[in-house]
Amino acid sequence: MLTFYSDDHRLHHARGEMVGGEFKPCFEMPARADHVLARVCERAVGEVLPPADFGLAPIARIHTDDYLQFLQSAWRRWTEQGNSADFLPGVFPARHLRGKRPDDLYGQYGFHSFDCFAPITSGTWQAAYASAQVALSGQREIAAGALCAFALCRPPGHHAAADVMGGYCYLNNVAIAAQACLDQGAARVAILDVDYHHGNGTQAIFYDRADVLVVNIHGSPSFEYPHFLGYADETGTGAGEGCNLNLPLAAGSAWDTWGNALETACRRIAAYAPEVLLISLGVDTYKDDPISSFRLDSPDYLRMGERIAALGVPTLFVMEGGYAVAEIGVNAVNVLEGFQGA
Ligand code: Q9C
Ligand code: ZN
Repeated sequence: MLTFYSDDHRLHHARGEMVGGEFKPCFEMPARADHVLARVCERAVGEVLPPADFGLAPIARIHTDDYLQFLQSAWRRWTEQGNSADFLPGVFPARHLRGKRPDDLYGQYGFHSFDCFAPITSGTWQAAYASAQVALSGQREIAAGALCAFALCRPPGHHAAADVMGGYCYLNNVAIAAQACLDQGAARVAILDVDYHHGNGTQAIFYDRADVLVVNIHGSPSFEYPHFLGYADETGTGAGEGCNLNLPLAAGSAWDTWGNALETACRRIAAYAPEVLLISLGVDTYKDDPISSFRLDSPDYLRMGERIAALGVPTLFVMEGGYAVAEIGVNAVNVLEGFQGA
C-alpha cells in the first residue's frame, strides 16, 4: 500500500508539557513519525509519496473560519506581542462563564482550546496543514480505487473538533478525509478509532449525522483523558442517533478484552455497510506506552490489521497517537502488514 508523508511535520516541535507538576519534554515529538517512516521502508510496505496540496477548502469543510484564522495567525500575533517561547492557553470558557469569542489573542486561544496540550509554535500551522494534506492524499488514493493507503500524519488530529484544539491535535485529519469521501460521492463512511484515547473531536464533529458512523475503542473517560467524553451512552443525536458507538474499556485491558471490543466494533461497521473505512490509528494501546494503561503487545497489532481487512472495505489508515517512540514503528506497521497479509 502507498504511504503518504510530509517532512513538514518537523516544523512542529514544542518544548514541553506539564507532567506531574513539572514542564517535561513533549511526548508528541518529531521522532515518532521518523520511526514509523523508517519501519514502513524497512518492511517494504510500499512506496512513500509526498502529499498533494488540496488547499484550505477541504479543511474548511470541517473547521470553522474563525478557528482556522486563529490557528494561521496565532504565532505571528504572539510574537508581535514580544514573545518568542511556545504559546499555551490558560483560561477556558468552562461552566459558569460566557462562551463569547473575545478579540484578544490569549482569550481566543482559550476559546479555541479545551486543554493545555496543544501548544502553538512557529511551525505548528504549517505542520498541521501538511498533516491534513497527507490525510487528503491518502483519501484521493482510496477514491481512485485503491484497497488501502496509509496517511502518516503528524501532528495527530482526533481530539480536535470543529473550532477547538487539544490533546496534541489541531486539525482533525481523519474527519477532513472522511468529509472529502462524502463530498466526492460516497453515501456512507465509517471511522474506527483504535487510539487509546477517546476521539472526542471526531465524535463531536459527526455526532448529529447519519452519513458517518464513528466507533471508538478506548480507555474509559471515568479514569482516562480526555475525561469529559467517550461513555457508552453517547450514541449520537438527531439524524445521527445510533451512528456513534463508544466501547470504553478498563485500565489494564489486554488483547483478550480489546480484541472482543474490536469484534463488536467490526460487526457494527459491517451492519452499517460503509463505502470507505477510515482508521484513526493510534498505537498508544501498547503495553509500554508511557502515558497509557492498556497492554497490547506488538503481535496483537497484526491481528488488529487482519480483523479490519476482513471487513472487505477500502481502508485509509490515518496515524494518531503512540508514545513508546522506539516501538511505534513496529506496532503501526504491524497493523498495515496484518491488513495486507489477510
Ligand atoms: N495527565 C493523542 O494520543 N495527556 N493524544 C494528558 C494528563 C494528553 C493524547 C495527560 C494526551 C493526548 C493523539
Ligand atoms: Zn492517544
